Amino acid sequence: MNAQQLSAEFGVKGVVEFSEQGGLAKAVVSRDGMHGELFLQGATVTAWAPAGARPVIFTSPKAVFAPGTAVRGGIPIIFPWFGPKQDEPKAPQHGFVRAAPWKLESVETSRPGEVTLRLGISEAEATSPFWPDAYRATYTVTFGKALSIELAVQNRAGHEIRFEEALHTYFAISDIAKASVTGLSGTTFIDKVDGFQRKTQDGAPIKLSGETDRVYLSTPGRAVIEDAEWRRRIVVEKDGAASSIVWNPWTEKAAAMKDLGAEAWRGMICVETGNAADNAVRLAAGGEHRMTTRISVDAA
Ligand code: TA6
Repeated sequence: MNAQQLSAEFGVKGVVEFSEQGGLAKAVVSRDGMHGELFLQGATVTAWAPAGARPVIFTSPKAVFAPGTAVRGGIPIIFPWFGPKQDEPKAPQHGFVRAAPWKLESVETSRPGEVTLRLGISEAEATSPFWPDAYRATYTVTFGKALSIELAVQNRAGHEIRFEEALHTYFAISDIAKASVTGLSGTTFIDKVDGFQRKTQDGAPIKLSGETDRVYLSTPGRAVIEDAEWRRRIVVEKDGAASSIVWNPWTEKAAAMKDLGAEAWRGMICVETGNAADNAVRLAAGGEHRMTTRISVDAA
C-alpha cells in the first residue's frame, strides 16, 4: 500500500499520518506533543520523543531510505538470526525481515496520549533459503509517554524451530564519552571485538572508550543508559528476551560506513534487547514466543 491508500484506511487526522520517503511509506504519529515515526519496510521505528523531551531514538543523518535497504538507525528488527549466520557465510547479516515489506494491520488511538500500530509478516512476504521455515511475526508498537514494543513469533513449520531475534535499538545520546550503561554487572558477555572471548562484566557502569560489540547473556530485565550531559536516563526494560547487546562502531568502523560517517557515531549507542547465541529460542510446532521491551526516560 502506498501512503495515500494507507491514509485512507488507517489515517487519523493530526494523530496518524502517512507519507513517503525514498519511495518508502512511513507513519508519522503525534499526540499531546509526543512524536514518533515508523517505516512499513522493516517495521522500522525511526523516531520517538515523548512530549517536551529530546529525541530518544537515533537515526543516522546519512541513513539510506530505499527499497530493500535496512535503515542505519532506529529500531531494526533482527530475525531469525543475529549477526552473521553460523555455518552460512553467504547468508545476509541479521536475518531477512529488517528490510522486508511488513503489512500494517491495525491502528489504535483509543487510549489517551497513545498510538498503537500493529504490523505482521510471514514467509509469504519474507523468507530465505538459509531459513525456509513457515512462521508468522506480529509487531506491536505503542508510542506514548513510553515506547512499548512486542515481537511475537508463531511457529507454523510443523516442527521445532530455532531462531535468534533482537530489537537493534539505536539510542540518541549527547556524547558517547559522557554516557554509560548500567544493569549488566555480573553477567557473561561475548566480546566480538576481542576474538569472541567470553568475559564477565564487573560492577562498574559500562563506559565505552573504543569500538564495542558485546553480546550479554542471560541478563536481568532492566538496563539504563545514563547521559550526564543531557541529564537523563533512558530505561530499557525487557521481557521474554534473555540477551542484551551493546554496540558502538567508533571512529574507524563508523568512517567506513557510508550511511553513518565520521561524526554521527558519537551521538549514538545501541543497547539491544534480544535472544542471541546461547539464548536463542527453541519453539515447538504451533507454539508462540513473545518478546517485549519498554523504553522510558527519566531526568537524571
Ligand atoms: O548489534 C551489533 C552488530 O551485530 C555489530 O556486529 C554490527 O555489525 C552492527 O550489528 C551493525 O550491523 P549492520 O548489519 O546493521 O551493519
